[in-house]
Amino acid sequence: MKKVVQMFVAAFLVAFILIYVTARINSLQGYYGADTLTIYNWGDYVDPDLITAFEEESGLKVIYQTFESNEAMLTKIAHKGSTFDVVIPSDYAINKMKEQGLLIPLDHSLLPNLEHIDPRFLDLPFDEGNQYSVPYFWGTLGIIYNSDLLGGKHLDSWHDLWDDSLRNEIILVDSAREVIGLGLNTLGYSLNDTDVDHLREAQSKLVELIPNVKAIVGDELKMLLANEEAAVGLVWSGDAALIIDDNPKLDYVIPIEGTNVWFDSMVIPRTATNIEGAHQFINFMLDPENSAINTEYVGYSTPNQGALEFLPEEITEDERFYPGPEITDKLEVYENLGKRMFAFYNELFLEFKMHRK
Ligand code: N2P
Repeated sequence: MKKVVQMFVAAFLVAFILIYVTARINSLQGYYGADTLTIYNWGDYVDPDLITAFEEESGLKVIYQTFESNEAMLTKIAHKGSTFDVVIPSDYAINKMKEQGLLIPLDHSLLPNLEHIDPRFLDLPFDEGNQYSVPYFWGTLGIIYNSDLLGGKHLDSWHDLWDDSLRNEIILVDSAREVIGLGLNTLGYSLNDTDVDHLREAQSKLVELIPNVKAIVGDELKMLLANEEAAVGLVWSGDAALIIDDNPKLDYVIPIEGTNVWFDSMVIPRTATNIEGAHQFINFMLDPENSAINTEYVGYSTPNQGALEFLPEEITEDERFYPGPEITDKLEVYENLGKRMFAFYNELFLEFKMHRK
């Protein structure tokens, strides 16, 4: 009898192991196989219909995840377990990833649609020769405001944000480089400043802003401002364009002191498992018509020259969102300031957030 029980237990164990192993293999194939493509992008940063169209065209199944800041994205990518095939970081983050050996060089022969990108957005210092990255969207950081809620007042300077009349009216985007940059820019320092005293001074300046700060949030910032829950926001240009679309009472300005101009680009991480599919997706997004569809949906500015002709002039001729080189040349691109400064900016930002509590 004992033997029968033992045999039964053994058979049960073997069956269990077999079932477990098969399930594991299936799920791994589902996630990492040649028939899937995993994409890691900013929130609200693609037209979902384009993803469906790509799935139909390529026969690949897309697994899509989002992030809200370069810092959050970098932490995840540096973590060994991630296996994204395409990621869409900004300039300085791309430079950092490149430096850390986290990216693979792109095969330009698989990206014929690269020819549609305006040369103004190619070969930029963070990735010369576009060895590792190709442009997706670009824009600025600025102030969105609702003049009606401010008694007819117009804003055009970072200094305006400290005005007493803006008490509890400002929403800040939850991102270290942007918020510390606001402090630096207001004091007349570079957005790439690495002087510890200047950075501390910028933080103190930001602490003085706290009575005016209503919230520090990610993508819900758009809803709060469009619904007039606050009058002013520190926002990226494309988010401003979408908010204004929803509520034309708001306006967006590039502050007179200057600001950050950024370039988000598509890259393939070293841990990608579908490199061919990744190139296919990148080339699909570079197609002028697809790029135009995406631009209308997302609200950001396209670097795709070919896409411009598919877009209404009211979009492409709006200087708030398509400033010419005479303006952007005066703005600053974030540089990769190295590991120590990266950590210090994050720390100053966290400390600033703690001050609000
Ligand atoms: C999209 C955020 C855009 C990113 N929600 C700015 N680099």
